[in-house]
Parts: sequence; C-alpha cells; structure tokens
Amino acid sequence: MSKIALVTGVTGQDGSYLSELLLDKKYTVVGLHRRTSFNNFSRINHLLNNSQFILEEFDLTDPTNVINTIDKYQPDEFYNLAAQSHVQTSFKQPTTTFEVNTIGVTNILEALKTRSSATKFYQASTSEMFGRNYTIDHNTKIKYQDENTELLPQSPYGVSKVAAHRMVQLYREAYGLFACSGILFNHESPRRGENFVTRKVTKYIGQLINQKINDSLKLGNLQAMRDWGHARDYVKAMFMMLQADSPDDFVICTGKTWSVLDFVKASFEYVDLDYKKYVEIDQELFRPAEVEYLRGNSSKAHDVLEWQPEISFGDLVKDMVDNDVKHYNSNNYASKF
Ligand code: NAP
Ligand code: F7E
Repeated sequence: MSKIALVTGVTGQDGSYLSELLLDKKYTVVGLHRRTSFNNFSRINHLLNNSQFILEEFDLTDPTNVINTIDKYQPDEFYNLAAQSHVQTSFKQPTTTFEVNTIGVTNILEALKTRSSATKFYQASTSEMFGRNYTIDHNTKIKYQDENTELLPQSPYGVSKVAAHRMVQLYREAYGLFACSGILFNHESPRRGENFVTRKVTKYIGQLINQKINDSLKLGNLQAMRDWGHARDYVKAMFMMLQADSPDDFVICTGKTWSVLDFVKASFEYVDLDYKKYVEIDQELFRPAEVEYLRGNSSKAHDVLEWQPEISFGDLVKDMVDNDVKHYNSNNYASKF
C-alpha cells in the first residue's frame, strides 16, 4: 500500500513542488487547501488528474477541521507548508499571521499527539527567525546563521514562526513526536508568489519584454542581503528530513549571499537591459524593521541528510526570467540565450 502524505499550503509554491516529488515517489498525496471564492489551483492544475492526488478543503485555524482531517487519513507524513507567508503583510496583519502561523501549528501538533502519534511531521520554519542576528566565523570572519545561531526575529511573521518552531521542539521532546522543522532560507522559482521581490522583478521583465507595461518598477530596500536558492532543491530537503533516523531541525540554504540589487541587476542583464532605466525607489515599500543580512550554513543537512543544493543563483535567475518572458507571451523578443 502506498504511503499517505498530507500537504497543507498545497496551492502555494512549495506545496506544488513537494506534491510532485511525493507523487514521483508513489505516495498518495492529500493536498489541503482553504476554501476560496474562486479556485486558485494554477500551480497544481497539472496534478489534478493524477489518481494518487486528492484535494481536501482545510483550514488549519479550525481545530475540529484539523482533527477530522487527521482522523480521516491517519497519514504517514504531514507537511505543514500553509502560512501567512508575506513578511510585509505581517506588519499589517499581525493577529492573522499569528493565528495561522502559530495557533494553526499548535492545532496540528495537538491533533497528532492525541489522534495519530506515529505520523511524521514537517514544519516550515524560516531564516526570518534569525532576524538581525548572525554568528561570526572567527577564522574567516564570515557572518552566517546555522542551527545554533540565536533567534532575534524582526517582524510579526518572524515572531510567529519562532513560536511555532519552539512548539515543534516541545512536542518532539515532551511527547516523542517525530516532528522536524526545516529552517529554510529564501527559495524562489517561476511559481513564486508575485509580491515577493524576485518574482516582482522577473514578472516586470516578462511584461516589459512583451510590451505589456509602461510604468516603472517600484522597489524598496535594495541593500538587504538574501541567501537565495531554488524551491525544487529545497522541497527535497523537506522529504529527506522525514526519512532520517531521528527527528531534528535543519538549516537549508546555499551558503552564499546576494543583495536585492544583485538580483535586480542579474535579471535585467540577462535580457540585455539596464535596470537603472526602469527601477524607482518607493519609500512605502520599506519595512518598519528589516532583516538586513542572511547567509546560511547548511553543514548539518549536508552531513546528516546528505542534502545539498544543485541549482545556482544564475540558473535560478534564468529560470524565472525565461518563464516570465514566455508567460507574458513574447512574439518579437529575440533572446540571446
Ligand atoms: P506561499 O506560496 O505563500 O503558500 C502559502 C500557502 O499557505 C498557500 O497555499 C495558502 O493558501 C496557504 N494558507 C494560508 N493560510 C491558510 C489557512 N488558514 N489554511 C490553509 N492554508 C492556508 O508560500 P511558500 O513560499 O510556498 O512557502 C511555504 C511555507 O514555507 C510557508 O509556511 C512559508 O512561511 C515557509 N517558508 C517559505 C520560504 C520561501 O522562501 N519561500 C522560506 C522559509 C519558509 P492560498 O493559496 O489560498 O493563499
Ligand atoms: O523580500 C526587499 C525586502 O518579500 C526580500 C518569504 O518567503 O523569505 C521570504 O521573506 C527583500 C526584503 O522576501 C521590495 O525589504 C525591496 O529585504 O521577497 P521578500 P522575505 O521578506 O525575505 C523568507 C525566508 C520567508 O520565510 C518568507 O515567507 O527584498 N524588497 N523591494 C522588497 N520586497 C518585496 N516583497 N517587495 C518589494 O518591492
């Protein structure tokens, strides 16, 4: 009999890639999505005819719904990817952010503890939990974050994820649940939400190339540094954590860091355009508090899980720009690549 995996946030970027990976491994995947007034299955449309893929309506803020869903499927694995995942939005909606990202996780942990304690659980933790903290390697002077770096979140999103992260550790230690958190650094793809900075940039380029936009590209802080990887690489790490001998938390990253400006320049250069002609700084897009520097160290995941990223920053940029140029339907654009 095939293993059953429940995946919350299945309509999101990671949910769609993880579902593909699990289906390839012959799992039955139950994709959990919240009710919306119009279906938002664009990232999973290609999976809807797969007989091993089941869609189920779900809201993790409703404890009864969580218990009933776990009772119904008694899953082998439960991947919690659902979240209010936008940092800027979390400043405007701190309560909703906490409700979904923290209370929601507690609802799942409680339900697993009482109804399905053998289920292996994955929680989507984040590098935003480090906030403005880092560790310094005294030999190389390189600043980085790993599993031992103290957490100092800088947004309601970061705080909500720290609280959930601690809750997962507690349920692992107090009740013996096989519960893991992946501390994932920023990961992007052509399926990235359009209001995250990378996709905002590549969407703009796709529209520009196809003469579908006349406005400038408004951006906020271009100096912030991020450790950007590809979502396809990162969902593999989620799966590997739940196949390990024992549950633990792992940093997942590339170990390199780039500024937002680096991403902007690389994307525009790829299509032979000068970003300075198009980008405008908008103070409204700066955050009340910022995470200025992220650069992970995933040695533990490398040693214990034998995980490492395969897709480079340059290939990520190309993948995203190519897809948006194609998406916005170029007829007369001659790419040099
Ligand atoms: P995403 O594209 O924004 O997807 C978030 C998903 O959560 C969507 O499917 C959304 O549904 C769902 N959701 C939100 N509230 C819900 C609720 N109350 N009940 C059920 N579903 C709900 O995010 P992502 O980039 O795939 O990230 C996946 C997870 O990893 C998130 O928890 C995020 O915080 C975390 N994370 C992401 C990154 C990154 O760089 N991508 C890094 C570290 C951690 P709708 O489609 O209906 O909105
Ligand atoms: O911002 C700056 C912004 O929104 C990146 C989420 O997946 O990764 C993501 O959070 C940087 C920030 O991602 C704009 O100030 C400049 O410094 O793409 P972002 P994020 O905040 O790093 C973490 C790991 C998660 O867990 C989150 O769920 O870019 N920036 N100008 C901008 N950011 C946005 N969104 N829009 C701008 O116009």
